[in-house]
Amino acid sequence: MRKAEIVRDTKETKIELALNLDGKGKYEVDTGVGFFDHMMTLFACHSGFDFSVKCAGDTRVDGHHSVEDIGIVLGKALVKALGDKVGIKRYAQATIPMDESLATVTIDVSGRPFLVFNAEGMSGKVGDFDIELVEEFFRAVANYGGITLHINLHYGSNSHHKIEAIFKAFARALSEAVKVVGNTLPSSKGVLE
Ligand SMILES: [Mn+2]
Repeated sequence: MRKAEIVRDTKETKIELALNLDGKGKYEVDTGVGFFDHMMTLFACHSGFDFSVKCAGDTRVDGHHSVEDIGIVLGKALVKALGDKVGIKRYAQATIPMDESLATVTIDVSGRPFLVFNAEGMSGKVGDFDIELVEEFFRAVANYGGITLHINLHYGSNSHHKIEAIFKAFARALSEAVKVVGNTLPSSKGVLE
């Protein structure tokens, strides 16, 4: 089974996260950050992974540490669950609308961390959630998960919708990219790291 359970405890956050790439879409989300619960729930639902995350963070400061650290732990869980990466599809892309917003997420499970975040107007707040944390989250996932991650928001006007389109596209692209479709490592170099 391609799964991982990670506990990470720092002075800023305590996180328990479980991920099963071959799961059946069971999820449980409690991040301590309201809007981010909504995004993690979308991620879980649209990825089809079994996914649970529980975070007790220093939200009296703001949501920054919780969101970034969940990205770190999700990245680490991804590496652990993927294991030797034999047979994975490796590349995938998803373009998802949310009403007036449209986002494309393109992924290479390359072993090489890289984030391209091309989205306009991603500052300010949705509820009490700082919108700039979206980029922080995905940078952490890319860096610790060893994935090349390109996020392109084509257009949109409602911040909630824009972010939602990005998270849904990420979920769909990631779930495709990690699918096992063969029995060899999809690299001419012979290694994905
Ligand atoms: Mn929504």
